[in-house]
Amino acid sequence: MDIYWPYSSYVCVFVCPGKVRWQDFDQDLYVGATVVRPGQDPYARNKFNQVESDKLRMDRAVPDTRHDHCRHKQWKSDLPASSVVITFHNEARSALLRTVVSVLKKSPPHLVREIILVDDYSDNPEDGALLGKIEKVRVLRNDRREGLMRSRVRGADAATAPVLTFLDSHCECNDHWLEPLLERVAEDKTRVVSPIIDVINMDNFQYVGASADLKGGFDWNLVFKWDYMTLEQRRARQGNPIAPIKTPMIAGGLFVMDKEYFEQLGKYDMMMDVWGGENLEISFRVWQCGGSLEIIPCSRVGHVFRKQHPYTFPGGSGTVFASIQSRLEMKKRLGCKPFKWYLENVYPELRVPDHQDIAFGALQQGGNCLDTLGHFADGVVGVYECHNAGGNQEWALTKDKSVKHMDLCLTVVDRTSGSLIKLQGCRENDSRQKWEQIESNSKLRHVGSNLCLDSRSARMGGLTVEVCSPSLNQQWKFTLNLQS
Ligand SMILES: [Mn+2]
Repeated sequence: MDIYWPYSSYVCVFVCPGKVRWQDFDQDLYVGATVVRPGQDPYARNKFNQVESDKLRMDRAVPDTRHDHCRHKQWKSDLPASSVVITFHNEARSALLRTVVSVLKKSPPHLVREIILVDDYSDNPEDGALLGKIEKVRVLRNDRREGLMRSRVRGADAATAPVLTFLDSHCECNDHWLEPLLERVAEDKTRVVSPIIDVINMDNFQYVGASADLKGGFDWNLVFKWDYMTLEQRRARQGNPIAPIKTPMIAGGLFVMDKEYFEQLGKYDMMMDVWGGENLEISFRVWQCGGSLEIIPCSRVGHVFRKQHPYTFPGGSGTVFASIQSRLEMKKRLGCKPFKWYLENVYPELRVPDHQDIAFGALQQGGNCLDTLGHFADGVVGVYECHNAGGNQEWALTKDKSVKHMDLCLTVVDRTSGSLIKLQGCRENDSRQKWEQIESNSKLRHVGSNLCLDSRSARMGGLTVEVCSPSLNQQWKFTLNLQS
């Protein structure tokens, strides 16, 4: 079922017949119909605090989080217009409405041709349909659950503007968010750009902001993560802190792309279900097939970050795999470069597990990770809060049983319980450096002494080996285990 106004809003001089300005939309009536009743859990439906979200006005003020330099910049006015595509499934009405209103309020009107809401079969069709009364808003509803990728492609196919802007359904656009993005795409259609994504706190809905020296990356579980820029990159930016940031990966939900380029590059894989992985896939594809990805620091958009998915994966999250034959053929047709090229040229700082590795990544104990603490040869090791950014927390367990950080190995200098572990240069066949995983890969045992890696003295000197026991101080888990 499609519900949308048949004319492009472009042809209406003030507001199209049957439509209202966003200022005249009855927020209380719309949001009031789905409030959290007393005694109900405010997190139950959305996995964020809906009560706090519902309290806010649809056009609430948010802090201007941009760098000072952005405030004096003049943006071109003859930029191409954009269609904003927002897909949603059972989104909180207040959050969805705020997303729509912030787009209309914070963008120069001539740059937003339309907002296309794709309702991915939400329980209540009115969540979307009622918003179709607002100027420029068109609503498409799927008649079954299609997932993020097919919903986005449906929205993109319906778009009439030359540039596509994809947003999540729980965002708030900040001042002049759109112009810097459109400017980069207008200059070069093979650029895919995203804003700096500010945090909106999921408990109290405060608009918090974000660190400006991050870029997007991933780990070998193929999960997106934020990386700090390398020292070199940060140095290069000192003269121009608002220069675009080349990024190996986009976070997913929020980006701007030329519509023709989106089509030419194969949109999204229509066999991808529900959610997840699409941001990695489109990022690899853009880079490998001749385009580039950038974060544009003067563009800021707030997003509610959650810890859990609020919705279900029909058939289970383990079943979202399909044949990629047609995508491989497309890759050939477009003359895309191999993944190896991407790793070497776009993301050289990502350490690639090699065929010698049995386990790889951070070595985690609860929220803490094994850390070199910046020490080198003959230094001790400790634990530090996990930061998921590699560096001093990157370890590998190799087939020859060493636990390695670069060319330094965990070494048991003295084979008695309670002795400190040292970092030493890796040596082949040195029994003091041989370790194995035991008890379903939950512990690390030193082969020569049968003692286990232990953190009980981490704060008083460093990690030690101790008699193996069920203690939590001896539980260690690699991010990626290739040994099952
Ligand atoms: Mn989101």
